Amino acid sequence: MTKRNYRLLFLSTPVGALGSGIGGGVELTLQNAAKALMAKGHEVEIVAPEGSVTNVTKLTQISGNMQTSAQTQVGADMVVIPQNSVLENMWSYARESQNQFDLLFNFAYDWLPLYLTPFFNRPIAHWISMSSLSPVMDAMVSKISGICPDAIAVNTRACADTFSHGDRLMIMGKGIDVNQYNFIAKPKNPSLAWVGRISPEKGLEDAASAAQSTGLPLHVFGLIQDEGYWQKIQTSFPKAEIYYEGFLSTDNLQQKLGQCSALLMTPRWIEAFGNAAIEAFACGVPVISYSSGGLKEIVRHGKTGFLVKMGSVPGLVKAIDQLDQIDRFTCRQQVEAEYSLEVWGDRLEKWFDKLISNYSNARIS
Ligand code: HBI
Repeated sequence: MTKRNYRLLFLSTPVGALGSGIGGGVELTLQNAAKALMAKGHEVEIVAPEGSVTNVTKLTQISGNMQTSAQTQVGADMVVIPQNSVLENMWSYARESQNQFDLLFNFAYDWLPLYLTPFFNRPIAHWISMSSLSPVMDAMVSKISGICPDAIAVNTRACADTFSHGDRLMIMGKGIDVNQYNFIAKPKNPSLAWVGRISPEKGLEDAASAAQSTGLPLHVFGLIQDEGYWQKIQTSFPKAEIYYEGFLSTDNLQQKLGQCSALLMTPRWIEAFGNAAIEAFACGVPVISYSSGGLKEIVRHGKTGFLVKMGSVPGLVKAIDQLDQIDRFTCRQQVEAEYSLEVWGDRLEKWFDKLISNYSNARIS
């Protein structure tokens, strides 16, 4: 059957402009999904809040007030939506323009896009980029995964299992553009890296503590989302040699990350996936991570890094001492085999084929 090229509308996170770093990993996920599908001949338009930037494809910017971040709504049983909400305005644009597209792909971790799914006359695919955080979101994920089968995807089985009906969710993994990352066989000097939004749920203090214990410098990459938390870390670990590198572009991040001996991933929550892990592997950098969430499915203990008991800083220190056991090229090979854009693009395309054909069959019947 001749494969049709799809016209796809991607809707970004409403918590911040694309390129600001406020959206964390989902900004990279969205742009890599666009690259993966465009490489297969599909067309993508991205809708995102005003002030967004991307060099991947056509971008439509929408004004309005940013959405409250879901991390501040943990345990909530109601949804907070501001007046003149950018989320509302993005979905008004989606409703008005839906007939120009074959499928809409939502990257917001929000109640509204999920609820709107059955109201549209085009299939909507949802990328749920975090584990379950609130009953109100969990209930809507359950509801829509029941009404619209296969419409909702997560990165890993561990993330799916945090939702009440995790068995209904599609496990789609992740992909990065491996060509953007240079493999470094041997760094010039020993050092540690930490990548992520600097916010309490990410557990940066444990990486700082491990750096202080080992005397290795720690390079921190990511947006300082919680200034008070960042200051507290500096005062709590005065002997740790910490370098704040900022929220960098992929090219600048990979240049510095590749020179590190290991990436420490210290999530305090069920990490949905951890883009940084596969970015590190692509540079040849092993990952030392708490055995949490999606990272258990990505890090091969003793092969591409080490999995450490949740919250155990001594465990991190012990793993750092064993780093010479790891062959850095194995890390690169794992990404090329399992996390390339081609592999991920095939999986996304098959998912969309199914959603589009199910949708059109349902409409005819
Ligand atoms: N919160 N309400 C809301 N909506 C999002 O799309 C969202 C969020 N918090 C964090 C976030 N997205 C991203 O940083 C993660 O999905 C990676």
